[in-house]
Amino acid sequence: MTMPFPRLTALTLLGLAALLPAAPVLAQSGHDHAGHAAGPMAAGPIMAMQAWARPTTSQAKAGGVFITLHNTGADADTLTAAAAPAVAERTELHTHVMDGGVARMRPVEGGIEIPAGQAVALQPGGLHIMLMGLKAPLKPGDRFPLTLTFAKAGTSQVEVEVLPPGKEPAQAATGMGHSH
Ligand SMILES: [Cu+2]
Repeated sequence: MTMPFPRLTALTLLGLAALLPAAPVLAQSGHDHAGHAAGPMAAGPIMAMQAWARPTTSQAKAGGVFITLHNTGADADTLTAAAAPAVAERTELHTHVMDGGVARMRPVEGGIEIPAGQAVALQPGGLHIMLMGLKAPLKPGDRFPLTLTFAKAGTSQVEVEVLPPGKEPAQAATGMGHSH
C-alpha cells in the first residue's frame, strides 16, 4: 500500500507490527535463549522488530534480511551498518531503484535514516540488508545473529529467522521479488 505522508506510513507500519503477535523472533527468542529478552531488541531508543530472511538456493551467494526499525526517541538516527559473520562474509545496506522499468538494487549512501518517532520497514522490494558471500544456503527455520550499528544508539544484536515463503510477514506479500 502507498500513502502520501510519511507519518501515516509509519503509523500503518506500527499497526501491522501490532497485528503480528506471533512474529517468530518475538515469540520464540525468549524460550531457548536464556540471555535474550522475550520482546523487541533495542539499541537505545531504536526498537528492532520482525527480523527475518528468505531461504536461498544452493547456488546463491547473497540473501536479503528484512526488519522493522522503530525510533521511539526524539532524535533521528541512522542505521549505518549490519553484520552477520556467522552466515555471510560481508553485509551491505541496499535499496531498490527503478531503472528503465526494472527494479535494481544498489547500496544506500550514508545509511538508512530512522526519523524520530517513526518506524522504517526494510522489506522485499525496498530497503533491505544484503548478506554477501553466504557461507551456506539459508534454510527455513535457520536462525542467526545480526548486529546492527546506529550512528547514535550504537550497536544491537537481533536474531534473524529464515522464513519459508508462506510464513513471510503480511506486509512483505505485496513487495516485488528480490533477486540477484
Ligand atoms: Cu540487495
